[in-house]
Amino acid sequence: MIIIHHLNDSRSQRILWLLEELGLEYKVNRYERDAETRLAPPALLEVHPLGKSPVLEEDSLKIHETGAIVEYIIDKYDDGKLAPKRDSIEHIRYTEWIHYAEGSAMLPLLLRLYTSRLGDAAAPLMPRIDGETINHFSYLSKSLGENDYFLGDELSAADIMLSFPIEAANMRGGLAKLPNLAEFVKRIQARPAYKKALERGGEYSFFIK
Ligand SMILES: N[C@@H](CCC(=O)N[C@@H](CS)C(=O)NCC(=O)O)C(=O)O
Repeated sequence: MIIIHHLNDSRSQRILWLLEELGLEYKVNRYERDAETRLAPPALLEVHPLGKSPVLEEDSLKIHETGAIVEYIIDKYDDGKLAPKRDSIEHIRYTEWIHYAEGSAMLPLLLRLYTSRLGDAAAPLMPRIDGETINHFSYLSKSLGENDYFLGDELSAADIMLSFPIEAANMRGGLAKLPNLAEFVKRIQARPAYKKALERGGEYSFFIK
């Protein structure tokens, strides 16, 4: 049985969504963020030394890092529904997106989050952070173009990986100038599997009610 160690309101929501898209059975062990610090509770440190979510557990195996968990699930359980064939050019594009989500797109968002606590002291950093935010999200918008999903007409696990940075950027109207990305958020959030995953995961403030 797959167990997902899931923190509310977090990146690990993607793993629940992926499992729902594949129709797999799984158990969710829920952890709640500290109301004041928003950090994970110490109980997650008993699951993995980083104390972060998601962590997938199956038999004696534990995996952390969302992209690695997605690759594990796809390799083991997907029969071609959510990933292109290996050794194809589409698979290379797919792999780029899988890594890009956490490796590149999240960085300007995290920098903004952390520097926002510095008040005026953050001012010298803001042009660079703004520039990188525009750089990455314009790239995402251009890449999606008129397509429904990043690889074309059909959902892939790359969309599931990209959902978190795009949903996070969409908060408080952040994607007003990139309407195709805002539409992407509506499109994924309307999927039945996405909604089922929300029921399993609990509070997720990136969902547009
Ligand atoms: N790149 C990692 C990031 C993991 C991560 O930072 N998870 C956040 C959830 S959004 C977390 O557990 N934060 C709680 C904390 O740092 O205390 C991944 O995608 O798995």
